[in-house]
Amino acid sequence: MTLPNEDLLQIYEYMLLTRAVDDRIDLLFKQGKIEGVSFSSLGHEAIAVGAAWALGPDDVVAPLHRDLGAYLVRGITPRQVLAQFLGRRTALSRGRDGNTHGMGDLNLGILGYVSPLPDQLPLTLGAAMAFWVRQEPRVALAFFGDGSSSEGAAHETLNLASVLKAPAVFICENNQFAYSTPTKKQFAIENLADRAAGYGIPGVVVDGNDVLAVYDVVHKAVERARRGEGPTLIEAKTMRMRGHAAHDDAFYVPQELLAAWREKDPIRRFEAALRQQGLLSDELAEEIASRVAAAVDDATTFAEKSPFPEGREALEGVFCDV
Ligand SMILES: Cc1ncc(C[n+]2csc(CCOP(=O)(O)OP(=O)(O)O)c2C)c(N)n1
Ligand SMILES: [Mg+2]
Repeated sequence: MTLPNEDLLQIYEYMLLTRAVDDRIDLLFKQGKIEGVSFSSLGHEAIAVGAAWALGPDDVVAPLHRDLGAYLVRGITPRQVLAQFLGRRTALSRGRDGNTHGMGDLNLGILGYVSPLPDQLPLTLGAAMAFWVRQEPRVALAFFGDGSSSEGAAHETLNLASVLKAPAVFICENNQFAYSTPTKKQFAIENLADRAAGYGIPGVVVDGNDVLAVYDVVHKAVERARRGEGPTLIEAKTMRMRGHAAHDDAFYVPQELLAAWREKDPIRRFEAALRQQGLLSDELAEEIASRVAAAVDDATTFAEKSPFPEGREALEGVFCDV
């Protein structure tokens, strides 16, 4: 599937924006301005942006903690993201959380991420089956990690989705680690996608650092789901390029492994391809980079100037009032 040049440049800009917002989050954490934990999506830009690009406007997505790119592609603004991480009232969770938990917006087709992993998988299956019941040609896509793949809910959801021929796509982001646990201590198979055979659905392995390859396999899986042919399990292989969260220096990750993956950086690779095709000149690269930098600066100012919620607001919008 060939994308128009305009799309390629927009994908590039979203990947850069994802990284710039992510770097700013890391900086704000180190400045002591972010409470609790902050997860980084460094290295996951191709998966999140490429997959989100393959969705139609009425489809829904359930991103996880490393899928900042998917939130941005679907229309969440850098202002909303930084307000969220700084716990401000202008954020989507109205200051109730300091990271991507609760950063959903159903108007944009984004299911908010729930903390127990991988419970967004059954929720995504629920959304897909709602589309099926209403005979709407819509698809639900969920992300989950290699660690999350070991939980019972992942297996149960994939099996049930297969039996129901749900209009759903499941992307497992195999980034080699679940916190400090390397994949070889989690499972004894080479490819998590091979598990698809046990559910009776297609399983596809994709290079998670190649944005167009990700787009391509997700696009095919989305269209298959939309035709009523059922779900696909995609395993996108990548590397978590920072610690589990900003407080974790990942001393347990071998430096050579990180260095090898740094060579496969998804943004640098895509940029090189765009330059080779003559789509990206130095001037255009500069223009895009300054637009991205301005958006992140503007978002930081907006978030830092936004008020914190009042204590009593913690009681609003919950199931039980006191
Ligand atoms: C059921 C459950 N156990 C533990 C956690 C805490 N936790 C949050 S992220 C994470 C690591 C998950 O690893 P993986 O699924 O591979 O995703 P990654 O962080 O590598 O992207 C853990 C243990 C949780 N959120 N839910
Ligand atoms: Mg992982």
